[in-house]
Amino acid sequence: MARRLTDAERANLGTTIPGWAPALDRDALRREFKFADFSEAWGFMTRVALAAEKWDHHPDWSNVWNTVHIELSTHDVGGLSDNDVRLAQAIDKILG
Ligand code: H2B
Repeated sequence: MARRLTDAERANLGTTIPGWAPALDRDALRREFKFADFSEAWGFMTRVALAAEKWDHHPDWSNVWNTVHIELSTHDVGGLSDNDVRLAQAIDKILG
């Protein structure tokens, strides 16, 4: 079961996952990714989807050609959890 992030964990997010920023309108983390073209973007999404399925934790995302917007939040707890941090770290690793 997902565990909501503590205040201390939230304060550390800038260090743990520096590329991610708080969403403006809800308790979520957001990041935008730009690729050379649609093929690169879709390849990235495929790899993220496999990680998401493995951990049963899924991104809220959209794609416009070479751009992927991702928001991470845990629906089961109504906000940020340890699962979001783990998925963000996995996504950063996929990027290389
Ligand atoms: N993804 C996200 N982002 N949040 C969840 O709470 C969540 C999920 N829950 N993927 C999972 C699926 C849950 O609904 C299933 C039944 O395990």
